[in-house]
Amino acid sequence: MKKSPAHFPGIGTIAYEGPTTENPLAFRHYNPDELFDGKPLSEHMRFSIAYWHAFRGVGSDPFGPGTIVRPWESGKNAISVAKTRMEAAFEFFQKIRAPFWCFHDRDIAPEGASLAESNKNLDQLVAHARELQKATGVKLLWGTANLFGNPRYMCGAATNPDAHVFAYAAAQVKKALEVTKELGGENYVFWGGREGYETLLNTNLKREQDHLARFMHMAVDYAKLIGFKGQFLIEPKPKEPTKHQYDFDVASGIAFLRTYGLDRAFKFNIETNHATLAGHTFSHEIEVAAAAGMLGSIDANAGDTLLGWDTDQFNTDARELTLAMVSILRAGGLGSGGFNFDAKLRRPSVDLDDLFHAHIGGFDTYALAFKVARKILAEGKLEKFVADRYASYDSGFGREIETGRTNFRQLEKLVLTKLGEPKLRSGKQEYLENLVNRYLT
Ligand code: XLS
Ligand code: NI
Ligand code: NI
Repeated sequence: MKKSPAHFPGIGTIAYEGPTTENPLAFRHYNPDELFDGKPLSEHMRFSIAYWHAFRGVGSDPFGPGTIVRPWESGKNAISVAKTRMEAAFEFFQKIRAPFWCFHDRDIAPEGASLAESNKNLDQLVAHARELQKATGVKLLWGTANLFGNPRYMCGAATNPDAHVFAYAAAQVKKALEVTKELGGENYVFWGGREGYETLLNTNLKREQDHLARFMHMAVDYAKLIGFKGQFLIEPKPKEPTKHQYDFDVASGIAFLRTYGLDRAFKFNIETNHATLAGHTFSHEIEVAAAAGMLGSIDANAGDTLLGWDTDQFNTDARELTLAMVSILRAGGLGSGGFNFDAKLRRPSVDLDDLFHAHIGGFDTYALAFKVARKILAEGKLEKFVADRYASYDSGFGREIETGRTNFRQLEKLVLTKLGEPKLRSGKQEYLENLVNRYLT
């Protein structure tokens, strides 16, 4: 491969310089080589860059066009621009020290006039990605298909009322699975795109959900057929772009998967901003997935408490992430998942180095959260408090309740003859909030 010029001139590989550094282009908390339990931090975190935001996002919004102009975007031939863009991306992955990346099929290669042409374009860019992955050691965390951008998907893909659109989406996902496998992708993500509805006046909800399940089954079957061993993930989101998305949150996702016999084939990719849009905390979604043994991966970003849409900001809230990391570590980590920075620059952040500042902040806050969460768990004060709170279920009639060895009659007798009125026991919320703050300061 020919050596490309530096697309980020003047910016080298980001170094770890520790919490006291004054250098804004250095890590203060993320030291990828630092060992924890004998494993480097980079392997604990498995940070990933989202191609669509970092390399396709231009800062456009409904009120105006893009503001972010990258030098590598000029050129008439869409394929060669896509190749140069990808070279810039891999230079960035290396300089920011991200071991993984993620993409949608249409992020990396232009859509053609027909499916055949789109597939041909994709093949060329996948070949290029393969070489770049080999040359840099950067790996694919997950692949996915864009089933929401093209007008054909305006009423959904798998949930489209037109079977023709379903068929097209099936063909697109078939190809996306093949290329994800070819690039060694460790997971494959289904974010609901436009799988939802705008109005029930024109919608057969039951049929649409049945169709979505058929689609997922076909994907699982095809993965088996081609020997794709990656983990399937559903990424819930309650709304946007449609008013009501079917994969609303983790709990409704679990119900969907169990209803249609898909629960063994899927886990969840939880996005912070989607959790808050659903009226939950990030930690809540993690705990719901973990409780079902279905915690898969994280789309790392943040919303804005004052705005009701997916602002996809970089997360620098150490408190929120520390509590999330406590839940993730307690659940045993993310396995083949990772932390994918599904986050974009604000519209006025037009400089090349803004992309570095954004990811440095995201990596650092997560690394800090990881370390503080480990300390919280190691000291065990929080864990002990919660364990003690449920201790009455560890023995006696509490144990019998948990193991299904008692019933209403026996419990009534116990209360009437022995237990009487329960004593009020404080939940100690304020004490616990202060305890958590002590770790953060
Ligand atoms: C959009 C989603 C999307 C998925 C991938 O809100 O977060 O970016 O992560 O399709
Ligand atoms: Ni996402
Ligand atoms: Ni999102």
